Amino acid sequence: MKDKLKIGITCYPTLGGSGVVATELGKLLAEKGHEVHFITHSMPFRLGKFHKNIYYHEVEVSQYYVFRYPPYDLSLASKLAQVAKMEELDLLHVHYAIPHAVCALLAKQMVGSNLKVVTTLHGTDITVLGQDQSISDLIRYAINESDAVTAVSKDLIKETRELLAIDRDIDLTYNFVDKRVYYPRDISKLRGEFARPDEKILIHISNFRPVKRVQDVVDIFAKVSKEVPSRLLFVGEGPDLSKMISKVKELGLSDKVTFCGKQDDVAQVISLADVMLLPSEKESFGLVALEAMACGVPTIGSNAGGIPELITHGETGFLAEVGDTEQMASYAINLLKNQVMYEQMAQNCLNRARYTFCNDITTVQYEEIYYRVLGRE
Ligand code: GMT
Repeated sequence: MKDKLKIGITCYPTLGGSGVVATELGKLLAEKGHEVHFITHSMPFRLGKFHKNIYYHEVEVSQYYVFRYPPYDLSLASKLAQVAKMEELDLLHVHYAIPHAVCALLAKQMVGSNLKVVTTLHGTDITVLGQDQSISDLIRYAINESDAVTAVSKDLIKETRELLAIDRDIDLTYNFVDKRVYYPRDISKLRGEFARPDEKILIHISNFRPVKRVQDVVDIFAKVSKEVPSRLLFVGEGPDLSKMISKVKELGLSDKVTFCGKQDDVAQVISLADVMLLPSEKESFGLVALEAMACGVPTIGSNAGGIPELITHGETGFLAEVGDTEQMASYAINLLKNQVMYEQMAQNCLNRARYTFCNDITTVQYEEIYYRVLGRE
């Protein structure tokens, strides 16, 4: 049996799929007996209750008056080095290249080369920031100097190579869901509060950033609701939320659309729905579509980024070109009107989530990467 490891994890703890994946991974590694140290500016929101083998170290930023911009990155690097030394960490696993990988590399220089750095790329760290000339050299440096680099889809690996001229090895580590949390929940009592028995429920969950094309969700729903009695649930909040509230009003759809805000029990909310809508402009993976898949809910979305690696068109959902709301609505209408097709697709979703994107597979994959960089294969 291999030694248990001491692992430091840094991520954006309060938002986004990257923080969710990092936190869930940490919890699973701790369950397997590894010692996991989260080193972040706030408690990761998915950490939940007290867990054995999990420790939390808060990064405090100096507010000294000469700093025009409080130097979070330096405080993080310093904390990473401090915790690595104090706890004798084997490695730092950082999620998101900027600034986390750079800070981890600085910490490694302070501690010594025995401390390994594993960097996981999640998407916008490459697809958005990688295009910014002012920072792209730094991202390239962080990727090239990490002891291992992983990315959450083949598409993201390709983008990383193309945008940043990277030719080093990058491991593919698809995102995952914990099958003990994401499964079709019993919503028989709750559903009646959102829809009549004859109505279908469509759902969209995101941070309402422009890249999510939330306006397309409203357009798709406007078309679907003309053909199928239905309701739309919006979960989450972000910059485009208020525009969407106005758009829903303008289209006279307010009585059919519920804005639920942020929700913690995502599996429960998703289980209420019949279809997930994800028409993003860009999506390195689309964790929310996987969460839906694991609850037996097919996704209708865009053929963008890593989404087609997750959603098999015609089997676990339907994909159309970005912005083609006509086609997406037509897929939704057909699916919602055809019970036999729907049940088959829901079953395909459960199988695919369970056998291809399940926590057991991914945790082992990451462990193998850790042992490899430590030379303990
Ligand atoms: O999608 C977001 O806005 C949040 C972002 C993040 O950094 O958390 O999500 C990215 O990472 C997720 C987890 O790996 C992926 O599921 C999302 O597809 C990816 N977002 C984009 O590529 C836009």
